[in-house]
Order: sequence, then C-alpha cells, then structure tokens
Amino acid sequence: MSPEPRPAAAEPTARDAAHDPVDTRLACSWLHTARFLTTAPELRFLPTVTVPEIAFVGRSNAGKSTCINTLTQQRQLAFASKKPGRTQHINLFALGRQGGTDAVLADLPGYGYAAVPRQDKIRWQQVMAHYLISRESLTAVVLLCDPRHGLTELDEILLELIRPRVQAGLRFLVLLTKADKLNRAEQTRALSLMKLQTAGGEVRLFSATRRQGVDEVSALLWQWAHPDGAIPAGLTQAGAATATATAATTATDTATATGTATGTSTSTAAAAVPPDSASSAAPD
Ligand SMILES: Nc1nc2c(ncn2[C@@H]2O[C@H](COP(=O)(O)OP(=O)(O)OP(=O)(O)O)[C@@H](O)[C@H]2O)c(=O)[nH]1
Ligand SMILES: [Mg+2]
Repeated sequence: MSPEPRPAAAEPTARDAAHDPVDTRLACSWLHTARFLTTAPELRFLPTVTVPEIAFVGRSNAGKSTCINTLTQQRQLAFASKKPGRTQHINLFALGRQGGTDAVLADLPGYGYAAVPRQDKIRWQQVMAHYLISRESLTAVVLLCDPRHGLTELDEILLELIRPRVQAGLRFLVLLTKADKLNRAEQTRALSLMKLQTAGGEVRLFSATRRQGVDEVSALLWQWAHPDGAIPAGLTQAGAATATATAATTATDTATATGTATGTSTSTAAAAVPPDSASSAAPD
C-alpha cells in the first residue's frame, strides 16, 4: 500500500454535467450507439485508434461488463457473468452516429480472482499494465470497485501505474459498484472513504440493477469524449431528446465476440505486476 495520495480526477465533474439535462439526454443517446469493434488478447493486436478511448478496469467480478451494458442500454454488448474471470480479452466498443466513431470504450479483463491459474493471472495483469501504460488513445480510466471489498492491493498497484498519466491529463473516475447492496448510510460512508483514499478524486456510486449513477456517469463520459462541447454529426439535441433509456441491468454471457484483431501498437515492454495470491473475488 502506498502512502501517496491517489490520482485526483480532472475537471469537469459529473456533478457539473448533471446540472444540464440536455447533456444527459445527449450522453445517453450517444452511448446507445455502442457496437462491438474488436477483441484482442493483448495490446499489440489492438487497432490503432485516433479518437478518445475510455477503459473500464477493476477487480474480477466488480461489474465492468455490466456497467458498460447499462451505460450503453444494451443487454449483451459486453460479456457479463456471475462467474469471475469472464472477460479474458480487451474488448473494444465503438461509439458514434452514422457509422462514424468519435470514441471507444474498452472492457478489460478483471484481476484478483484466486481460482485463476497463476500463469494466467500474471499474463492478464501484464496485459492490463501494458495497455494502461502504453495505449496512446487512452484518455480516461474508470476504475470499478465493489465498496464491500474496498480497494485491493492490485487496485492500488493499478492506481500507481496510471498516476503519471493522470498527472499528464488522463481522466479518472472511481465507480463504487453494486451500490444496491448497501444501505444509505453504508453508501455515504463508502463514498467518503473512497474520496479520502483518492485524495478528493472523482468518485460515484453506481448500481446497474437500480440504475443509480447512470445519468451522471453517462454525462461525464460524454464530456470526456467531447471536451470542446461539439455535437457530432447525426446527434442533434432534438434526436437526443427522444433517445430511449432502455435499462440494461444484468447481462448474461451468451454473446460471442469474434472480431478480427488488426493493426499494431507502439507500446513498450509490459510492467510486471505481481499476481494477487491473497485475495479472491467471490461471485455474488
Ligand atoms: N447487485 C448487483 N449485481 C451486479 C451489478 N453489476 C454487476 N453485477 C453482477 O456482478 C457479476 C459480475 O458482473 P460482470 O459485469 O461480469 O463483472 P466484471 O467486472 O466484468 O467481471 P470480469 O469480466 O470477471 O472481470 C454479475 O453476476 C452481475 O450480474 C450491480 O450493480 N448490482
Ligand atoms: Mg467482464
């Protein structure tokens, strides 16, 4: 555990975004355009992307894939499963209207699941570290953390890994997932604690089943992807106002992702992250 304060988040905040209802409608409509782009076992097989890329990272079973499905209002876009370790590749989803792409979401394999063989653990953690350090299009990271478990040692290592990039402008948000499992007092306590741990950084409560935090997070992602406020072609405010908010709650693992991994990356050697032998992510 590092005594250093965690990376603080960049402005503007989700709270600011939530003050503007147009932003929320636009954001939800935009997120609903998400479609599968590609899947790859490691960074060097990912295509080069020239638009902002937002990665969802965190412990196995934290709810990353479910969060992506909820935000995009699609039931089976990303793999989600009760069984930890379900996502084993880096999966990219393109966002944008009329065939255009103005941002990409990345669903990363989770870490910390004890039942995974040691070699697989090391490989996944290296894949993730390599991606976080070297992926040039990465402009934002959403760290999902189940507040019932708090930050794990591997979460702390991840925070240290991305600190230099956060200081250089990478956006960063901690989502306290499965907030529906906590009562109101526990939620308040968890939020305060995580804000302390992230040195006042951006932290939000999130529940896929109750859609808690969905509008705020959607608006924040929209702002991250469109920092100059420009509305992409084909996404008018009138169109956005009619966007459906079909809630994707808990998705199942029936989808198959068979995208072709193309392109190259200019990345350097992966940072060695120790396997998490102590903790185990128990399925809910
Ligand atoms: N109660 C509740 N359960 C949730 C929520 N989000 C996800 N889950 C459940 O948590 C389990 C794991 O969800 P996933 O989205 O597959 O988690 P993941 O972080 O992608 O897991 P890996 O791919 O293994 O890294 C599934 O059974 C989900 O239904 C939530 O907000 N509330
Ligand atoms: Mg997953």
